[in-house]
Amino acid sequence: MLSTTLLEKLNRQVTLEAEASSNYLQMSAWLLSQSLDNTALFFRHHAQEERHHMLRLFDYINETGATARIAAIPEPDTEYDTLISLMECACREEERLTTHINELVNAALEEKDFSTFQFLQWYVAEQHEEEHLFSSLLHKARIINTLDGRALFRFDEEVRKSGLHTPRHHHEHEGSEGHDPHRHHPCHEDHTGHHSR
Ligand code: OFO
Repeated sequence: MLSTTLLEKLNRQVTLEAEASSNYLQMSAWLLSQSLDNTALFFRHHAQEERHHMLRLFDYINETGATARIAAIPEPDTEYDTLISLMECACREEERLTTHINELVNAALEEKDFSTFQFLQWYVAEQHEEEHLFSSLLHKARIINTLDGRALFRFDEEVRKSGLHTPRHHHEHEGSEGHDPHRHHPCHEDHTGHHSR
């Protein structure tokens, strides 16, 4: 059974995830208006992910016998000066979610509510991934925003095209498989349907 404090904090997290979902969906509209269709799609998908985060919490609360509640969420911003300012907002959003998840984890631990503590571990791992994802996108956007940065990106793209970004042993491994004379060679196939001995 959830304590009143934990229930309140979990419900607050439900609302925060709903808010993040609505913010990202709104960001996708601004991105579309700038013809950044792929980034818009990324944010649209991410809005769905936040909704999924919200529903996981929602279900968990109800499963404990308490009642999940979604509070009112603020209207999302509709205007951004640049792609970078939008990405900065998204990073702040993720940092905010992480802060609240950490608070929740701490509260669950203090109350010795190990079931909730365990449930929240998924969010801890998720936030680690998402902060990394958003901050690396912001970093890339900042690099591309400069002339030197664009040149560096072109170089990086050349490395990708040349295949040098995959480990050498991977090629060797693939190569040795590809050149195995006894593997999938048409001459070794028995067309009568019988295996040769
Ligand atoms: Fe993007 O994160 Fe939810 O929790």
